[in-house]
Amino acid sequence: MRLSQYFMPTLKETPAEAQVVSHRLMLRAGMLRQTSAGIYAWLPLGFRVLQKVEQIVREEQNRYGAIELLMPTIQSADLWRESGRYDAYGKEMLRIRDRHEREMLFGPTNEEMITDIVRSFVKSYRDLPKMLYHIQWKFRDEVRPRFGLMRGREFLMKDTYSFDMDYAGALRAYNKMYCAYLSTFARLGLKAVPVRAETGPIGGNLSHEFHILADTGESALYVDQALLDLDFLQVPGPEGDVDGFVAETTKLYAAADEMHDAAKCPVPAERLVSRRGIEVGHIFYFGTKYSDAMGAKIVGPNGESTAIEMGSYGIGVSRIVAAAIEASHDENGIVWPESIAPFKVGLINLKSGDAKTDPVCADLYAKLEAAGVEVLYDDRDERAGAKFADMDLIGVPYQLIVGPKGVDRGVVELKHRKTGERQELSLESALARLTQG
Ligand code: 5CA
Repeated sequence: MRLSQYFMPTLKETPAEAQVVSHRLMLRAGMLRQTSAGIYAWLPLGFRVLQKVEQIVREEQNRYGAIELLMPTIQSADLWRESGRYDAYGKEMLRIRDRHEREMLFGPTNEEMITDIVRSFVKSYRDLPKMLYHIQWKFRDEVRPRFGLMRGREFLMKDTYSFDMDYAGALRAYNKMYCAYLSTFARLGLKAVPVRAETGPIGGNLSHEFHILADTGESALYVDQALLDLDFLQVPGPEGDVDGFVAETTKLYAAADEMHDAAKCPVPAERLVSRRGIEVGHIFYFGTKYSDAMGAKIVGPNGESTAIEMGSYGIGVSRIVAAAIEASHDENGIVWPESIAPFKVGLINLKSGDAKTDPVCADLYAKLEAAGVEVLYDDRDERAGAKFADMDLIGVPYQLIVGPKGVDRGVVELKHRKTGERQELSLESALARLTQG
């Protein structure tokens, strides 16, 4: 992408309304635009990151056996009356009437709808197990939408629902999603901690939240240091010892504020660390809560009719974009993990319009693009300082800097955004470095 032709309205000033660093940096980097309280338009740069996060989440769901579908954002109130949640959900639910005065709502989650779909088609235990998910916008009319994407009113969620004939099956599904989540966050370049949680309005009796550690997190966590020391790149795959892994890691103490009782905490004080976390995922086992209420039954192996065992599993896809920034930034801007960076390389022409730098940049740009590397080429007629500042701000992992003096000597500079390390390289070795792996 040539920056002169792109749409990336960066801001020099720090927007006054933004209280947390991720919100400030996303506004300044031209990723986001607030359109109403807690509702945002994703500008092109932000949308690229959102799509990358979404794709990694999708790939890991698929790998662990969940099947993607897409349910609508608008739901019928009648469905929610069946589960009893239409009244229980309260003011967070955005209620709508259509032209025929039918009561509708903008979905805050989809347990009822997916239960309705499954009960219509699944009649026998032979049709199970199934895990179904979608990635869809949700609306929750939060009293105080704040911190940008962290607590928005409209937000993108990945929600999976599992259907099993018995408790053992449901637990296996839960454990698979637990592993899928840790694997997802590791691929996103984020360190996430699983924490025993309350189930709240979703219901049920087994639940974990997944938190990214950041000082600005809304939740206070109490965690055994041994859990933080684990390397979640070693999570078992769908065919691995998922149950054993969950049993081992959940032995290590980790609790959010509301679940923590200092008097009963089994971890010795010197190993108990208190950190703040951003909740980016939440999984629930709730058994037959919805299938009982909504009559989602199957015929079992002995001909008996039983309610389907269920769980639900959410990831805050849009919240992750903000959480990644909270966890990784410096005084100059965002420092993206490579897997979700909007571009891999920022190509900076220090003297756009120059007879020496223009052709070298055009050549590097063409070669990188041809090799499938995502490049943002700053070909604007701007001061070098402004180009450096913008590239640092948007947090692209590698900056490839081309100036007239370097071109005379046949070299360019490669800067690593995260470490600040700079290297002079020949054009060939710079290209080789950026196109490998
Ligand atoms: N039905 C269940 C799981 S599918 C559910 O809705 N769980 S949840 O309420 O915990 O939401 C799942 C995830 O969505 C949360 O972990 C969080 O990361 C994200 N989320 C929830 N509310 C918001 C919000 N207001 N803004 C941004 N993300 C949110």
